[in-house]
Amino acid sequence: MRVDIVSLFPEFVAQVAGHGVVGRAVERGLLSVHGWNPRDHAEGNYRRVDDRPFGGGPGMVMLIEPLQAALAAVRAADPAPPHVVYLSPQGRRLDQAKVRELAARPRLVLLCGRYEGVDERLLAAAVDEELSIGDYVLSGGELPAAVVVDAVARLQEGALNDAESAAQDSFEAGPDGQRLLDCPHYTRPVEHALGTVPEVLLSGNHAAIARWRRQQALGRTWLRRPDLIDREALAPADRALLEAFLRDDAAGKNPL
Ligand code: 9D3
Repeated sequence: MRVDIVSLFPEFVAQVAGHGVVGRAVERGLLSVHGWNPRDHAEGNYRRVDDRPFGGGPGMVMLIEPLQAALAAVRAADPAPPHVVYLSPQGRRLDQAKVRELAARPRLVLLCGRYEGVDERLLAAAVDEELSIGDYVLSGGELPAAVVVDAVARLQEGALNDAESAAQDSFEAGPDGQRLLDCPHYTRPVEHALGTVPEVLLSGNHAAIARWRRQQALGRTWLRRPDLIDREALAPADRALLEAFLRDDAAGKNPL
């Protein structure tokens, strides 16, 4: 997969592509990430990329021309037609289903806005989809673009090592499509001033451990993210686990 990022801070892009899972995916040739600066496509001595908004008001708006020229260069760099995403607070909120959709595309362009945003005419002409990463205010689209790159890189075949893949699988939706939060994790020492590791995890009983983890995942999802779980739609076994969890919880037996 090829990702092109159009941003006034392309050094940031190199940072993202140089570390961790993304860096490894790039090294393995599963993903390439390229940065493009609209300023390199701006005209005149000042190489302006923004101007004041018609109608007045605070802030600046990114000019059509430098972005259009940058996007033309991006298209010319590879014959495959890209899917163009504009990261913006006005976009639909990114979720893992959207990440899977994006990760399956051969080519992605991530357009990052700065200032108050981009001239609407450029967006209408050049953008396929507008995405936000959540309801909070950032200073530009660069961090959101990094989020998209990280999330799609992880889904490229061969990007994760075996342990990471297994951990990912246990997170994937069950047969009923239900996604759960992760269970709690513990490591050494067994006894610590901050508490003791739950006994079942030391039992060596793999079925009991799997059941406990599933129950914890169901329980904390229900308590912390009720929006993620449809209690009525749970498989009977899961429903029984959750109900037992909630009885224990009411009895004060859970550390959550
Ligand atoms: C304070 C400026 N706001 C005026 C009412 C509008 C505004 C413009 C530009 C708010 C944020 C931004 C910059 N943000 C992004 O480009 C952005 C973003 C975000 O801020 N939150 C979540 N997802 C995204 S994706 C791109």
